[in-house]
Parts: sequence; C-alpha cells; structure tokens
Amino acid sequence: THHHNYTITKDGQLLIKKMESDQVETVWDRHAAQQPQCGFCDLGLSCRICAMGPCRVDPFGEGPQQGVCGADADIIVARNLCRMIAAGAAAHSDHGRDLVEVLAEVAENKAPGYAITDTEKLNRVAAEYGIAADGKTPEQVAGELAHAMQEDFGTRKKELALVTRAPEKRQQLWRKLNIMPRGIDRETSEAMHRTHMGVDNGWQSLLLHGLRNALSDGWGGSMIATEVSDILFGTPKPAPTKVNAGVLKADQVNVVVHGHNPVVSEMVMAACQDPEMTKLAEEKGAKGINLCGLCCTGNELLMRHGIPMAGNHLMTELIIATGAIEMMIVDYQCIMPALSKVAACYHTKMISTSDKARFPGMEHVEFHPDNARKKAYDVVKAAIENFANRGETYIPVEPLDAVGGFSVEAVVGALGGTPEPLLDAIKAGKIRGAAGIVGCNNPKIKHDYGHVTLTKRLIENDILVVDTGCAAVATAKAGFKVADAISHAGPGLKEVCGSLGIPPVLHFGSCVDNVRILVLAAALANALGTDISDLPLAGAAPEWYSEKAVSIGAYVVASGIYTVLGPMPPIAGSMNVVELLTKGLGEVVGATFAVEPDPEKAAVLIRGHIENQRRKLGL
Ligand code: BF8
Ligand code: SF4
Repeated sequence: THHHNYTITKDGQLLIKKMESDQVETVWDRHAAQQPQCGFCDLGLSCRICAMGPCRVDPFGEGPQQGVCGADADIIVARNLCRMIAAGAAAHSDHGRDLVEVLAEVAENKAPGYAITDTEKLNRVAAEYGIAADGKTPEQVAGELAHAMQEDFGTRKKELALVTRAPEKRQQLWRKLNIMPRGIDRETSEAMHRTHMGVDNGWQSLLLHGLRNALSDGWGGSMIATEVSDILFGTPKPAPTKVNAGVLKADQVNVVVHGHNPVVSEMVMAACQDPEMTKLAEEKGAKGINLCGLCCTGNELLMRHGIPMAGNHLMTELIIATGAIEMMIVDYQCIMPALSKVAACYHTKMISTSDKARFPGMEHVEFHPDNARKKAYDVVKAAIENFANRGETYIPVEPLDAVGGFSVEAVVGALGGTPEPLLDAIKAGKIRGAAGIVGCNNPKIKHDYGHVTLTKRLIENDILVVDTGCAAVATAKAGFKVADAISHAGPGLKEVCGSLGIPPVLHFGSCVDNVRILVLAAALANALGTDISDLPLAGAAPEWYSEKAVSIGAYVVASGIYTVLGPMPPIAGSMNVVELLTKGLGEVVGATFAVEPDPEKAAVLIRGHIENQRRKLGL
C-alpha cells in the first residue's frame, strides 16, 4: 500500500511491492527506522570535529550556545557546510584524477584497451593549457596534457587552467573576492585545515572559502573529468536509448554497471560486446549479454554509446529484486552498502573494482589501467557462468525510449555551429530562459516526483531544461527525452525544439558533466558580452542527498546562477548563514540559493527569477 507514496514510477512501485513480499529491506524501511532523525544534526548545530566534544548548540536559546572550544552556532554551521563542500569537491576531483592517470598511461602505451578517441578535443583542450599539438603524436600531446592537468591538482603558482573558460567579468570578480581557485587539492586541503579546531572562526570567511573549494571542483576537478572522458571515450552525440527497469532482458545475461568512473564501465562494455563473449553466453543457454547502467556511470555509457539505463539512485536496490541481474559491477560513489544484502537474497553477484571503495559482501576484483581489460573479461565470464543460477525473474515494465548525448559540442552543432540561434530564441522570448535540473534521489522526497514535476512546469512555460545525474534519468523515465515530448512544452519552446528535432529536456550527462552546463552558460554570456549572472538561467537540485551535490550547488551559485534546493541543507541553526546564502550572496557573486521542497513552488520561484533576469536585460 505505502509503496505508492515512495515513488511516482511504475517500475519502482511494483518492485517495492516485490521486495515487501520477498521480505527484503529497502532504503525506505531504513529511513523509517531512523525516525526521528537528530534535530541538532538536521540544523547543523552538532560538532564532532575534536575530542573536547562532541558538542551541541541549543536552537531554542536555553541550553549551551557554544561548544567546549567556544564555537557558536554560526561557526559550527559554517564549518560543517564547508566540510560537506570539501568532501563533495574531493569526490568529483579524485574521479577526475583517475582519468588523468589513465590519460598519462595511454600516452606511455601502458593501458591496453584504452585509447585516444577524440583527437580534435585533445588538441583543443591542450591548447587551453598552452600545449601546441603540431608536429607531435596524439600520445605526446596526451602525455603533456596529463602532466599539466596533474599540476592543476597540486600546489601551483597560478590559477587553474580552465577558469579562462569563464567570462572575463566572472574571473575578475573571483579575483576581487579572493575566491579564484588555485590547486584543486589545495582548496580541499585548505578547507580541512580551516575547519580544524582553532583555525578559521569567521563564518563568512569559511563560507567564502567553501565557494572557492567548490569552484576548484566545477572549473577544475569535474571539468577535467568530463574533458578527459571525452578525449578517451568520445565526445557525446545525440543517440537513442532505452530507460527504466524494463531494459533488463529475461532471456539474456544481464550485467549492470553502477558508480561513476567510465574507466571501469567502458572496459566492461568492451568485454560485453565481444562476439566471443556472446558465443559463450549462448553456450550457457542465454540469448546474449545485455549491459545496462545505473546512476552516473550508466549516464556516461548512455551519453557516449546509447547503453540502456536501468534506473537512478533509489532504483539501485529495487532492480536487484527482478532476479534478472547476473552481476552488478560497482566502482565508487552513491553505492549503498545495503546492495550486497539485497543481492544475497537473489542470485546477483556483486563486484567491487576500486582500490578506494570496498563493500561488505562484494567480491573485490581490482581494476587498474594496466589490467582493466583483462579484469573486465574475467568478471563478464563470471557473470555468464552465473546465468545458470538464475531463478524466477520479474521484469515488471516495458522500457521507454529516450535520447541522450547532448554535449555542448553537439548542441552547438545542432544549432549550426554557434550558440546564436539559441540566443535569438531567448531574445525573441520563444524560449524564456533555461534551467539546469541536477542531482540525486532522497527518500525524504517522493522518488522522482521533484524532478518530474519541476521539469513539467518549466517546459510548459517555455523554459528549456538541461539535466544531469539522477535527475536526467528521472525525466527520461517520465518520457520527456524524446522529440515527441514537445507536446508537453509551451508554444515557443515547442516551435524551437520541434524545428531542431530535439526534446525539450536535454540529457547533459553525469554529475561531473554539470560542467557542460557551465561551459554552455559561459558561451552564452560571452556571446552577449556579459556575465553568467545576467542571463535568464537557473539551477535546481530538487531531490539532492550527497555532499557532491552541495559542492555542485556552491559552484553553480558562485558562477552566477540562482539555484533552488529541494531538501534543506543542515544550516537552519544559523540565521546568519541562511541569510548570507539566500540573500547576501546576491551582492557578492550575483546569485543566491533558495530552498523549496515543493517542486510546484520551486517552479514558480524559477519562473519569477527568469522573468526578472529578462527584464533586467531589457528583454
Ligand atoms: O554523481 S545524482 S545520487 S549517482 S550524487 Fe549520486 Fe546524486 Fe545520483 Fe551520480 Ni550525482
Ligand atoms: Fe566541540 Fe569545538 Fe571540538 Fe567542535 S571543535 S567538538 S564545538 S570543542
């Protein structure tokens, strides 16, 4: 009965019911068991940074107003938020570093199976790093680029290389505020230093550093992750795919990849597509091998190769209950440790692959650039062997069509080589503006309800939506990512998308691919000779849960884009912090946060903001 309250999706509802009857616990059961969640933590008023604590500040003003060290509510809240940003920036940037390492090994011919796929992009990005390509082999350029990018990570004496992609005005503002990101790791390290007991106790300066740390992610670690992924695996182009739990096939060996880094999933894909492996699967009585994705590594494969997408964050447990998955291969980030407990109730084999991400109950097969191809074949063979152990399967829905693959290069290409036609449509008012809808699922919000409702309201009001991460999967499952979905759009957006033959909701990729939104926003601002904060743009994270999402939100706002969060971050214990983030930042970086869990109301906020921006531009 309550499975209808947890998710708006048909596959989700049916699989929750299945798990109930199989008596397998879900994320919603564990969330219910945690109620009531700690009020101090929820407000950001608890601190366990040092061993004089843990400490709590009483939100009603009756109990203690400071921790043992004397930190008050403002300091504790700002410090906790700064650490959330640091963790998120670290996650994205470490992912980026792993790609740079592959690039470096490809340059030295030490990573069999990996190659440089987009030489044009390699040369273009190398040029931004001041590396000339002429007279050099792609491997030489890759080696020099990898080295220059590695320098971006460490202590360096200049600004990050790719910040020059931001409009000149924005760069100047960051310099003036002293939040221009320097080394990627340096900013995260400095965030940990500043938040140690007895270092930065200015809540404003802590938050400003948080913005700089986030910028080192958006214009640094994540941007490098996306660019190097494109260089190694290809820059995405629009291509059809299928989505939801129905992408699993009852008569095939189903292999699912979950996590984030395409370094693993690309090799698994290559092994799954090898005709020798298909033959092996057929010998074991299957009709073939069906590779599907989950979450962001799924988005990486969907964007570049049209690999079908089984679901987003809150579907990761549920799809195991289909009984149809021979193997789930994970790398890192957003992989609930609960998954192996669910898998133990079915025949699904769980494989962990990263030296930095272990999970109880998973078999650990460590992938490194020099052995990844071989390890991929090993695990795919084991998946095929596991087909014989399959019991009854329950694949409750038919898959839906979707189109993915909208890199900035593809979008600008579709527009005829310049962003001008998009600007013209915005100037003419056919498209009022654009919104980036990003981020996760969170059991505090009905699964997919936030993403789908907000998207629906924006496109019907002629606001173009670009999305990434689990938001992008949600709207694909809701049917918004096909050309026919223009029937849900307002008249102007319908006309523009209709003439281009594109959906009104564009899949921009995984969460590191939020940088594609930054790059497009910068291109639009540069074409108008203005700053990003002047454009009719907005961001939203209607169902966010992760620290990575906090870093994303912070770099999007610091880049000048108004952003509406669904779930409240743990900051309500400090009215000073809340005021700064929701109002004061407007005068500092030209954009603010808002918090609005109801997507209907969030849509009203975003429409109001976009119309306001238009008025200021005289449109
Ligand atoms: O990096 S949207 S739940 S899968 S954190 Fe995670 Fe959130 Fe999904 Fe991807 Ni992004
Ligand atoms: Fe308590 Fe201060 Fe230590 Fe935090 S840093 S646990 S507030 S004494």
